Amino acid sequence: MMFSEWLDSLKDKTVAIVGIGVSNTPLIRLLTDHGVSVTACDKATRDKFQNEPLLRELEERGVKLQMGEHYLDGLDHDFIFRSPGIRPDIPAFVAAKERGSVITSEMEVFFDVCPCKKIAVTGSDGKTTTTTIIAKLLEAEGYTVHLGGNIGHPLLAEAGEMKEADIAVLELSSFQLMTMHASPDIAVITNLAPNHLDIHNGMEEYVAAKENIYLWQDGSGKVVLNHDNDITRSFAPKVKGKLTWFARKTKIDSGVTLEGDTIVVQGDRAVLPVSGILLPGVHNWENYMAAIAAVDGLVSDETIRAFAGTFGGVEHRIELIRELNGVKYYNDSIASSPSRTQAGLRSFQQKVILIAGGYDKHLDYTDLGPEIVEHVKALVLTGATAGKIKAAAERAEGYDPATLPIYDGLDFAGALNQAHEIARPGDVVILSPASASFDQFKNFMVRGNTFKQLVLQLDQ
Ligand code: UMA
Repeated sequence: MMFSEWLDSLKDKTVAIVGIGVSNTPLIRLLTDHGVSVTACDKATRDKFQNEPLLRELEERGVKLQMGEHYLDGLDHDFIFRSPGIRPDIPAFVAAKERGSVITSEMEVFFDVCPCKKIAVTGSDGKTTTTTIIAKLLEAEGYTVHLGGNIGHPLLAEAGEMKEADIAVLELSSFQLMTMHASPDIAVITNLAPNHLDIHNGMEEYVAAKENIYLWQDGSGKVVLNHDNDITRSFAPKVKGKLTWFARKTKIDSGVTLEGDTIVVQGDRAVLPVSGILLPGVHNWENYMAAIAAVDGLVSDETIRAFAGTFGGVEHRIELIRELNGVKYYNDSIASSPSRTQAGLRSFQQKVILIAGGYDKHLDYTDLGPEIVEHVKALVLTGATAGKIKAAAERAEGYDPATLPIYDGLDFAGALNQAHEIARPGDVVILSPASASFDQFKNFMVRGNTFKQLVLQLDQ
């Protein structure tokens, strides 16, 4: 369907938008600009919402606001747009569907109306960096690229300006993928490990959601999968289109592999020496391998080499904030799961002072313990998961309180002050929480920005 046809089809329809957040706000503006009748619902009360100017703007646009405890009451609209963080099977949606409403989402409609090629990336770790690398490589090659999705930029409201020759590059979360009935032209899964088990019913549901990124492809699609990861490797028999592997550890004959210190395509095309990658850590080699597999045939090897040598990374992902008295402070606030913190810790050649802890998503911290013992010289803990992380470190083989002091019971600022106090010239201090942020912050970006401000305020 064309974008304009979709908008026209809503003219006489009623629409409810559930969740007034990053994903849905541009959609509300788009629909009201086109005279569609919109009810916007949010569980936050007006006081708690913390963006009164936006609410006033929406009211001026004629939007009916339904907020607070009863925000889901009376949903019987023709179309109901679900925000990604809300489960699609909550009773209010199930009942509305039975009454004839169509439950959809910003991303589902974007897939229906986007006029150009779509490349989408999902996975447990590395999504945003891989998505960003793909988008920037394509831009460097001269394509007009639209970068969006879970990365923080919804694209539906912009689909009207997209041209057929453009490329949309999307990061997709399991929450977005859960209800998708379409797949992109090129699908990339970086890796899969337990995550978001507070929202998903279990690992099975989480994996099934992720698989929607390729299951709806036909023979013309392309899928990039990680051969080193047991879960993604098991998807191979279900792929209908062209499968391209990437593998840093396992040996395979085709796809994108690591031969010695060089990333190689199809066994013999040396594309990128890892020494030419500015980003630290072997996980970033993997991100490049996935991106190279995705853009193979679209971007030249020269462009890839030139880009990799200059790209310094994405905000909140092992982002260097400052060096003070010979101590480097890094913000890795994106690390909201243990596997992500493990990858962060492995990026450094030396032992680091780790600040961790946050909201409890019911993840298992056992595997993080040995990594902490191996890579951390002092552990500073804050937030609800502090006790679990401490227990995992203390249970790990080789744990010695004399070489790994643990500080806990601290608030967020107190944790940084503690790290600052014990750091000596040459040390690395990194916030890599292994936990979500929701106990203290709206999201990982607010947490990372707060950390950066605190670090910039440190004096000597
Ligand atoms: N809300 C309800 N009922 C609920 C839950 C939320 O009414 O049950 C309301 C909230 O009060 C809020 C609004 O919904 O006002 C939207 O909140 P939100 O933060 O859940 O969603 P958005 O602001 O629209 O942001 C979403 C993604 N958030 C989630 O999936 C939780 C953003 O990913 C994404 O960048 C954005 O859409 C654009 O697509 C964030 C994220 O943490 C960064 N993603 C997870 C991750 O990457 O691990 C999946």
